[in-house]
This record gives sequence, structure tokens and C-alpha cells, in this order.
Amino acid sequence: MTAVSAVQSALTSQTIETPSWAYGNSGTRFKVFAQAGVPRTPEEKLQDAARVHLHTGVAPTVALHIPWDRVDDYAALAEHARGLGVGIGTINSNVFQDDDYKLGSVTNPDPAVRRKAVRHLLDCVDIMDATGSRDLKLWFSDGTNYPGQDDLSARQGRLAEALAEVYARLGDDQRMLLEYKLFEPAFYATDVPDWGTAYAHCLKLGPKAQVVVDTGHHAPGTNIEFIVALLLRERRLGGFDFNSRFYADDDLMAGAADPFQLFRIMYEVIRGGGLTADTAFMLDQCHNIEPKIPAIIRSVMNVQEATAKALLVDADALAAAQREGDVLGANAVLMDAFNTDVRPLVAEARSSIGADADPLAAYRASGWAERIVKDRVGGEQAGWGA
Ligand code: PSV
Ligand code: MN
Ligand code: MN
Repeated sequence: MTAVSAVQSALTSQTIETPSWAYGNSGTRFKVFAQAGVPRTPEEKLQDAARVHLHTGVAPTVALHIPWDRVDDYAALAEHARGLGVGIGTINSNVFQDDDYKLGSVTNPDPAVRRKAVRHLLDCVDIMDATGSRDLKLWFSDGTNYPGQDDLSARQGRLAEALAEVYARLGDDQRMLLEYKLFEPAFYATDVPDWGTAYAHCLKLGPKAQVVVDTGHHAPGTNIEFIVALLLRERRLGGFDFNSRFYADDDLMAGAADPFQLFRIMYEVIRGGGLTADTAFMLDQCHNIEPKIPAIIRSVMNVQEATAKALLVDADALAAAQREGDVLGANAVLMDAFNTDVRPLVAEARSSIGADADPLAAYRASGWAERIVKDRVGGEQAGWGA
């Protein structure tokens, strides 16, 4: 196999999971700008996700968020997805949109609220059983706003207890992905603010507990690729929530704000042996002002292009330069790969699996955007939190 075809086959084996909530309306706390044609049901979100997969060929699964994607029969939803040519992926839990969680969910000082939150997490595992999902993604908005508000260490104990109960419920082939986030909505102390806290909890739980890196959840200037390299070394990188940020948790298109960062992350993934099915490459984004489906297609393409560039790094030349202490030479090897125009290579890789060389053009030509505007009238559009 030539170097180029090796890159192409690695590229087409990487799958990128799209989030159901990215297809619905979203906004900031100031305004949600509704768009015509937006899905009204989980089934319609799956239809849109299927279009992304049709054109890109590498987005075969869709993450659900519970209860945003509430249905009576999850096995039937999975069947419906299969009929559209996609599958249900990660189940995202939601213990952050209920009045009871004002002081926290699994770390709440009130045991009855903690019970309710754990119940929801266990229900999510039931859903995974019905959909055949491998991963349960946990993000907790839990934290405090004021010094002294609650006992920081006791909250860690409550968290550990809740996680242990959910971990014990996982099937043999199921995993728990623990997400961290620097701040927001808690402003003084967040209970899972960083990879270290997530890692410490995962370590205690066992190998089915893995850390998920949301690229928007760090302080400015954080070296995310270092975290990736370290978690891979420790076999605790469960996956990514990809998106872009300029300021905080902006949830912009992956690779839009800083394609170089995405390349550096993908380089460490490949270097650390993480370009496998054990790493869940997910998007976690919202498209507030741009058309949603093309934005998701663009994001998938951005992840692929970053991966392609990272695959092109000349590992032998890099290792030689590093051995010789050739600082500029080593840096040049990485930059050569980053500066390569990989678009033709990625287009060819897509064609090789029957997808579209230019997915955005194919989507535009398909008429789907016009069709959903015409067909999806009446009912209530899905939105962030609905
Ligand atoms: C929290 O900011 C987060 O990144 C978590 O993954 C949530 O589940 C998701 O956003 C909701 O958009
Ligand atoms: Mn996330
Ligand atoms: Mn986020």
C-alpha cells in the first residue's frame, strides 16, 4: 500500500458522530434565531443526520440527549435510524435542566435530589440497552457560586458514590465517558472542572470509565493536545466532544476557530495509537446563525482534514530530528504536514467509499434543504432543551 492509500484507508475508517441537538434550534441566553425546516422530532433529527452521513460517508451514528430526545420506544427509534442508514450512538444524560438541580444534581446536599439524578443516569443505561449504544456521556453542571456555599470535598464524595452506582449498572460492552468543564453554570467551584478530576474518578471506577475531552471546556491557552497525549498513555481517553471556541464554551464548528489546534490534537491521537474505535470522535456544537446541516457537514470535513494532515506527518523524519535535538527541523516536519493541502486526498478517500468528493456541493444539489422547509410545517421545532 502506498503512503497515500494508507492515509486514505485510515481516514475512511475514522467515524465522526454527530449530535442530535445540533440539528435543532439553538442560541445564546440572549436569543434563539429559529430556522425554517428544523426537525420537530427525534426521528426528523435522524433524517438530517442521515443526510450528513450520505454525503460524507463517515458519520454513521448520532448521539442522543435525554430527555431532549424523549420517545416512548427507544428500540423502535434505533430501528428507525437503521432504516435511514444510521445508528444511535452515545447517550448523553441531562441532569442540568430541572429546578431540583439548583444546588447540584449528583453532588446536591439533599439525598433525595441525588437519588433523582442517579435514577436518570440509570434510566439512560436502560436506553443504551434498547438502542445498543456503547457509551454513556456524563456532564455535570454541578458546582457552587460562593465560597462556603457547600463542602467542596463532601461534594466529591457524593459524586464518587453516584458514579460508582452507575458504573456498576453498565453492561460488559458499555462505557461511561466523564466530561469536564472549567466553569459555567457554576462560577465559584465546579465539581468536575478539569481532566485531573475526571481522571481521578475514572481511575477509581475501573477501565470502563473514560475521560471525554470537550475542546471548548478549557481555560484560554490550555495545551489540549498535552492532555490528549497523557490520557492516551494512561488508557483513559474515551473520546472527544469537538467544537471551536474563541472565548468560552462557544460550541462553534470544529476546526473553524483554530484548525492548527485540531491538527495538533489529531497528531497526538495518532501518535498515541488513538485512531481506533475505542476513541469516540463526536461533535458537540450548536449552529445558531448558520444553516445547520451544511455546518455539520463542514465540521465533519474539518475533522477529516485535520486527521489527514496529522496522518501525513513524516514520523521517521520527526523522530530523527527529535533524537538529534534539531528543534527547527522537528518543528518543520510538523508544519510541512499541517501546510499540505489535503483536500484532494480527502475527496478521493470519500469517493473511494461511495460518498461525495464535495459533500457540501452534493448537499446543496440534493434539494434536501428546500424539501425540509416545505415539508416541516406545523408542530413544534426542536430546540436546545426541547
Ligand atoms: C456542556 O457544556 C456540554 O458540553 C455537555 O456535553 C452537554 O451535554 C452539552 O454541552 C450540551 O450541549
Ligand atoms: Mn460537551
Ligand atoms: Mn459544552
